[in-house]
Amino acid sequence: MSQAISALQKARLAYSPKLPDVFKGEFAIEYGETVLPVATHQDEIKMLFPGSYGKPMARIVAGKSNLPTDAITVGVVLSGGPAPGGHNAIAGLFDALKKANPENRLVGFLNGPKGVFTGKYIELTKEVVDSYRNTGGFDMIGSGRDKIESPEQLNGCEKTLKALKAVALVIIGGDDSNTNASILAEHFIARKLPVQVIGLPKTIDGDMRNEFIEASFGFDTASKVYAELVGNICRDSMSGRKYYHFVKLMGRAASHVALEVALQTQPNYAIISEEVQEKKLTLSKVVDEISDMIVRRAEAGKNYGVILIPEGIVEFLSDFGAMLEDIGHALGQYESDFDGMTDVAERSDLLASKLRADNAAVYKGLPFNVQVVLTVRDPHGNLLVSQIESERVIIEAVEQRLDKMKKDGKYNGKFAALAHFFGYEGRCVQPSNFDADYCYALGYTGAQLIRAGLTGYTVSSMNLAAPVSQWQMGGVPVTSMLTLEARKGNLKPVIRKALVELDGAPFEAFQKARETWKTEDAYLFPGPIQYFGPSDVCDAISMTLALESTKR
Ligand code: FBP
Repeated sequence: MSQAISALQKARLAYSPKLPDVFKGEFAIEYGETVLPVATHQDEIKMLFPGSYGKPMARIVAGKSNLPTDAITVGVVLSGGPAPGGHNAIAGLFDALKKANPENRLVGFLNGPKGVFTGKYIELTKEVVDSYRNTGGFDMIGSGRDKIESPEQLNGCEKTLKALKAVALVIIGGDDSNTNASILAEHFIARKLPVQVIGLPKTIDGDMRNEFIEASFGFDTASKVYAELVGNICRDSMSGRKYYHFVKLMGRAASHVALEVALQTQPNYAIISEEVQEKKLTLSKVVDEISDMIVRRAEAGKNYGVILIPEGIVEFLSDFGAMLEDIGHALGQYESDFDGMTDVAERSDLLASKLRADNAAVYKGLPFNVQVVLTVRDPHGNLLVSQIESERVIIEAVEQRLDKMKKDGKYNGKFAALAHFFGYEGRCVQPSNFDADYCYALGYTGAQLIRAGLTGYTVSSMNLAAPVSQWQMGGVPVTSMLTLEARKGNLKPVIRKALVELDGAPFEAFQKARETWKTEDAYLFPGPIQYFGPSDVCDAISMTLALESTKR
């Protein structure tokens, strides 16, 4: 960390994250019910993970401690995209380990999973950890998107952890990284090695959650940052009265971020990918709806507005779904042909030649830069959705539609559109009080799962809408969250992504209000995250979490 720090950084270094009351006195681990994966894939998951399948839930409860205090060495790695609060997760882990036994050691693997299998790490001392408390970013040790899957990678991890005499590795990541955790845990069980693997739920996308993990960390802060920016854009829009702002919001597949920001700011229109999928909407249908709204607003003298677009929209449009599936298969089947091919035009032509004729036609009809992005996948087989300029594709389609309507005498307004993408702006922000507390509690709990000897678990968290003192922390077996999904055309075990539920409280609240937002300017202006001040301002939880808790 550089020497010069801002006044806010200085003040935040002094913030003490709140911990659930259960950690204030003596506590123990209690085991509960066994949770199994979705019925459709139980046999396959059991076969792939014989050693870690069918384990019970673990809960932290007040009572006489049943946790050992022997000195141990633990490794930690940050995996995937950054999310606000990662440094606090490490601080919570560090403090809990040191509290259990001051001789305990924590090492941080550098630049993601590859740091584990290539043995690159630093010692996380008090001095290092103290200088990152309550800061944003993942720069304390860096992050990366490598998989831990191949025999070489698994053996590399084994070699490194053995050399360090580490009893456990904590993987801080999203669905793919927690899947890595279960693969590695199973590897150590099969090899009868005493190395445990514990995962922590991180991702701004908000899609790594279920009844046992009520939130992934980073979602709260990132959504608040985007909501501030969208609120500012709404105000600019109704001040200048001349632009339509099309704002794409990060969140790879699920629309949780777009929905949360819509609830916080009440824009004129927000696309929710899961609804698009449910209604089997095509791009043209989505454009119909947006154009109709623009026409109605023009009739009321309003040639401005704000429209939110979730990052993952292309994968949910019915006219793109079949093509993307075909692309996934082609990239998997002809992987060696694409490897090393750097000329983007050649890549795009090769891909088109491997697709079914109808899909190739849709593909070649896309802007060239979108075609290029579609020829690449991340190491986990995910589409690089953040690089697809869907906001520009939609603007162009709306423009064409409005031109036609104008010619047909059905529209008489002015349409000037601006495109925005808010994503990277929100991932390394200093965590909100919620994320600062939550991450610290996650790390603190992770240390207890290690002390209990558990492996193949992700830290669980319940009752998060209540004050921190009442949060219920524990562990959920990763295998219970696994399903099988096609990645590059092959079925792979992955943690089931939590998509927006159309019968869930957040979507219902949005659905109830959205008609009014189309024509009236019902914008809300959440403003910047506040760290100090009245609790209802600076400790506010996300609307998603608040609304969901009303349905539990
Ligand atoms: P994680 O799932 O690793 O948390 O990353 C989420 C995310 O921020 C997505 O919202 C986005 O699509 C992607 O990362 C961008 O990835 P990259 O940082 O590799 O550009």
